[in-house]
Amino acid sequence: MDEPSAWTPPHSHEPNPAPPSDDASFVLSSDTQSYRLTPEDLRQLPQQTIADCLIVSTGHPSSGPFVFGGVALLSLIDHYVNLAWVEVDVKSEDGFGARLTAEELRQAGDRPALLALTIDGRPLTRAEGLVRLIVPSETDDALRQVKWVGEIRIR
Ligand SMILES: Nc1nc2c(c(=O)[nH]1)N[C@H]1C(S)=C(S)[C@@H](COP(=O)(O)O)O[C@H]1N2
Ligand SMILES: [Mo]
Repeated sequence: MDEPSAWTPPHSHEPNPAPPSDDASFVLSSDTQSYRLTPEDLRQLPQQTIADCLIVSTGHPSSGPFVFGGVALLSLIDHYVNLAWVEVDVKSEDGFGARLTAEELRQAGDRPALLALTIDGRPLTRAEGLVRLIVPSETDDALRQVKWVGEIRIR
């Protein structure tokens, strides 16, 4: 057994390295609407790129800076959802997810939360997280950088 002094507490969440499935489609839903969308559907909407994005975490190395490209989460919601809403849960089938509020998305300015399709100008692979939520304002634990988005639930 290790000496107590050699024991380091584990990181609060060890990132999952493997996608939960090969299927990169996801469901966008509210109380009254439900759509299954694909990366191709996202490519039909206005694209945006955000430079200098870091995936920062404690307990394992940070990576980046990356240029992520894709659709602003708020643009997607504005395109499909026709009721008033206050928050959105973005979840992966591996049990990981993040909650964002309408207010914070509307106040994000030119570095909004993005549903990323590309990284450094090339398509994001499924293993890298396609479709991946990137929240540029989160820079200390990567807990909002949700890989393999499977569900976007408007509340
Ligand atoms: N779906 C999903 N997304 C996730 C995680 C995860 O386990 N599952 N881990 C998070 C954590 S804790 C980190 S540090 C980063 C790691 O991102 P990377 O695998 O691109 O380095 O992904 C975040 N997004
Ligand atoms: Mo992490």
